[in-house]
Amino acid sequence: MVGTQTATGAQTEQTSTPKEFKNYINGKWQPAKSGKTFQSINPANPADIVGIFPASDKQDVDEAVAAAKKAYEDWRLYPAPKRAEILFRAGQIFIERKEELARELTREMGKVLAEARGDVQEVIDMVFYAAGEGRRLFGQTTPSELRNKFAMSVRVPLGVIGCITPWNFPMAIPSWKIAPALVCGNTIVFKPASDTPLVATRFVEILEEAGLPPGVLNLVTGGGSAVGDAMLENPEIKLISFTGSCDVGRHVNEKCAPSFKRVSLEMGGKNATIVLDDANLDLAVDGILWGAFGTAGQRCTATSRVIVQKGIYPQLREKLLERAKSLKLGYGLDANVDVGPVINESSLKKIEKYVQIGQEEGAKLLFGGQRAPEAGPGWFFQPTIFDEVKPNMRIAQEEIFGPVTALIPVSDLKEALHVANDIEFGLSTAIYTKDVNKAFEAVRDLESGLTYVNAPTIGAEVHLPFGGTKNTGNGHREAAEACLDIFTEWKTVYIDYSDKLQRAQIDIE
Ligand code: UN1
Repeated sequence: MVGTQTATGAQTEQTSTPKEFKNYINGKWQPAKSGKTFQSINPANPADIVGIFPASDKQDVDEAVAAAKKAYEDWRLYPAPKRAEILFRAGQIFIERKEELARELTREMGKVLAEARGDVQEVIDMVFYAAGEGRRLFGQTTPSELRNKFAMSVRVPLGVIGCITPWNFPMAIPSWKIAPALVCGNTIVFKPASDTPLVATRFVEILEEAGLPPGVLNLVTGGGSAVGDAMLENPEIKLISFTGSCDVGRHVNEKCAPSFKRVSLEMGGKNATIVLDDANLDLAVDGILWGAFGTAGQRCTATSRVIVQKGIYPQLREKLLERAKSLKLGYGLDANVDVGPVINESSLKKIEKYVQIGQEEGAKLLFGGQRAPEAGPGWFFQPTIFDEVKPNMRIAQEEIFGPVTALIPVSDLKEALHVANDIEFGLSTAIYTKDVNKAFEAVRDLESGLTYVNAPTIGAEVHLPFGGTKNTGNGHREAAEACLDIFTEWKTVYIDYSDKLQRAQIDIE
């Protein structure tokens, strides 16, 4: 190990020769068939190479799918409580390794250490939650309309599932998909984001260590067109569970449509926080800062619009500005850093482009708007606030996925709700008010999958459904019991013990 100094003085974990990692197919760690590789790098310090990973293609995907298909024959018959035991063991290992996993997660993805610990904690929560389903997976029993006939419904697995996951929650989001899919009896081909293959590899290593049989979970790293498309095209994959951008989600949906492959999509957001005149101002400012600039704004639930009633607008703007100025940017492993880097150069360029668009549209740049090289050699961008934003401006309509938020003045709750809903996305919303009537009205009328009252737009818990309305998704919900509807199909079973033909709807007595 040799140390390198970041501009903030932090010691990074640069290895002189970065370690080479492998795909995990049929219980074996192996390179890409082509022998090609790619690097994963630390977004806070691009000179720090986190690891070298297989740049896989169709051959690797097809091998992984074949292994998953073979493993499914037995895994589906393995009792669900036994499948769950493996997850319980994995959960225990995640607890023991939480700190080292969080540190690697910060190094590879950039979010500050406290948030990286939260990412791993979400895995622990999800793995235990899903493992609990091993002794539930409830169906229904219900009376038949005929005599001596028994009726019930049971959940059955789908088969081989493809999981395509993003880099912003590089461990939590894979766990939302993989843990429940496994407990339901499916086998998996897992393609993680190319920016975060190390965290994904650690996730798979732990499941292997917990005792998952060969072929049940297969890891194939590489790019979207080489690996992702091969998964979309493979007829043996019965469901693609995808989290990422709307553009890629649309591609996934279109590619899967001709073969009726099931698709579960979790995509963009443009999440609004409404602040009414009677709100607790300090609480609202705390929530906006956390929602807008936590994870450098790179959450699908990030607070990218702040819709503020006119009476409180000037005070809110002042407080927010003051607090934004005090945020410390830097390497996420350094103490007291509030905001880490964004994920890569192209993300930084996209954010810069939107800042320019905002200014051209006539929004006032209240704070930020620039790269922050003083924070380190990586992809740092200042927390950015636009003032006096009109609801139809592009910076108030399109997902930026960076530390940028837009303040939008409104007259009353009615206008606030209209502005909040006049958008193509519907993931998360929040309202700050002390008026219970207004809070309930907002809960009823906000068109989003998640609504928070007096809390920020981020902070979902794994035992409640997660997902969005409109273009955020295609009607599915992850986490909670709701996710079982993604990873299983219903089988309805009628057992007639009358020993004679009974005709439903006809033999009525
Ligand atoms: C995401 O925004 O991409 O509620 C996922 C939250 C987290 C999950 C967010 N528990 O912000």
